Amino acid sequence: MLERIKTILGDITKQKCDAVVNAANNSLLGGGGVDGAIHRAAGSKLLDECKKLKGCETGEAITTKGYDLPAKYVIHTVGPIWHGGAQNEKDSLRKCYISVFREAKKRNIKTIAFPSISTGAYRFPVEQAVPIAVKAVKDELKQNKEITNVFFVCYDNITYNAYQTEIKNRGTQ
Ligand code: AR6
Repeated sequence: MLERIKTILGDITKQKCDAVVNAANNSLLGGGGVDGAIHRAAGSKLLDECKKLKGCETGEAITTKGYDLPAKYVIHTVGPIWHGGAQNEKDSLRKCYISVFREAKKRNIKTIAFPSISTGAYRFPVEQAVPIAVKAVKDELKQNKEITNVFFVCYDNITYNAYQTEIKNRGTQ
């Protein structure tokens, strides 16, 4: 299933896929980083829809429309804040990926673009987050034959190289 996983260096808001994943916070009312970029590109109707939701727990996911984005949907998930690794951060991060796939199944989503959840403002170390992300996606793809492509969209070279290396170490892309 690794041939269904691709790594892209770029801006997730430009991705033409069924769903882009937002690394949001518990309020779902926007923020900085990829969250801010998604809200800016989707337009104010995204915030209007998010205001009607009652936030989102860490590790959970919730879907909205994509509005002005090329993607049809935004799947918002809330990654864990890194506190040193002893506060269930790894399980919470894994749960984000599982929750996103659960949302995708409900809506017949076939292509999904993920940012590097939690490795920005939430300070989860990239070298620890990447193996969790790749393994979780791989496990989900085994069970979800309907998903045709998963893209890891990385915004910087360090993150991009970490995903590339991890995927290469697990076989050809
Ligand atoms: N496309 C793809 N990746 C991006 C983009 C983009 N346009 N912009 C940033 N990244 P972060 P977190 C990368 O901080 O760590 C927000 O304020 C970024 O370089 O966006 O989960 C929320 O509201 C990094 O590699 O998310 C929360 O409060 C990755 O996306 C909090 O930040 C994740 O960085 C969530 O923190």
